Amino acid sequence: MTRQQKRAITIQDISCVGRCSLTVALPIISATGVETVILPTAILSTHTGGFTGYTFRDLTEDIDPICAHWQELGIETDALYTGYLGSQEQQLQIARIFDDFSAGNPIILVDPAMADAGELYPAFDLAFARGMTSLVAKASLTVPNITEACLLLEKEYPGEAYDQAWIEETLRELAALGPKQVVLTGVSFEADKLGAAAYDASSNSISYYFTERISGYFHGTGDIYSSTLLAALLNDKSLVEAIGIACEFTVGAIRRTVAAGTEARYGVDFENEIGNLIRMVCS
Ligand code: PXL
Repeated sequence: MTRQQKRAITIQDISCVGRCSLTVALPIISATGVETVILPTAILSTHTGGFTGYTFRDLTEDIDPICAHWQELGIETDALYTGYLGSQEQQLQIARIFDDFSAGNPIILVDPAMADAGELYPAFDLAFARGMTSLVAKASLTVPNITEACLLLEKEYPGEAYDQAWIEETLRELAALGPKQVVLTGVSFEADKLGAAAYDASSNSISYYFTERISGYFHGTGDIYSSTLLAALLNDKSLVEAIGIACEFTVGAIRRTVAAGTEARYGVDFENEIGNLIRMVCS
């Protein structure tokens, strides 16, 4: 059966409150005209950053039967996209899913969502980070922040003490793990600017995109960034265009949140930026 519409399969948790993982990936990718198939890995009452007492229902046992059913149906996809995962067992399961759904050479985006600001998220340890390196090896595109890049490469976290040469060496080291395309987020060479750096190994080219830096820590913005990046790529934007669109959409949502004075752990107001997303991606 031929498909006119692009399709993405995204594999992440549902954090019911807090606007991250599937509750941002599904609306963002869908809004750009891409059918978005979800595979929830766990259900939490909130995400794990800044909340205590959250519930966690592990859905590991459901993943293989769901995928087996999809294989019976002959489901094919233009992209496989993973974010926050619950366990090392899930990392191994997902590596198999990549193999099972690789017909047609889909984009395989692994966002190694596991750490920020020099720290692993509370649920993870170094063994989980090693597992993430193996999963990234199977990706065509990975989108770590600087903390995650250092964990993937087992290199020392530099804090803010890095320069352009360090960023470009890190991009190339990440590509050497497997993915031909690498986007590093949270890159800054000037105090008032923040953005992303991209490396495309097939053309050996590096590009940057910066926007204003809005000070503060905003939860879920890494997930918003990766989801927007994928949405743009599936709408035939180049990697260089897509990193800029994802920066503009993410900073637009942060700007609205700061203006509203909302508590950062509840995530950012990306909903009211969706019109801009559609203008940037679907034109
Ligand atoms: O990628 C962010 C994220 C997603 N899901 C859960 C999280 C976090 C970050 O803390 O806790 C459950």
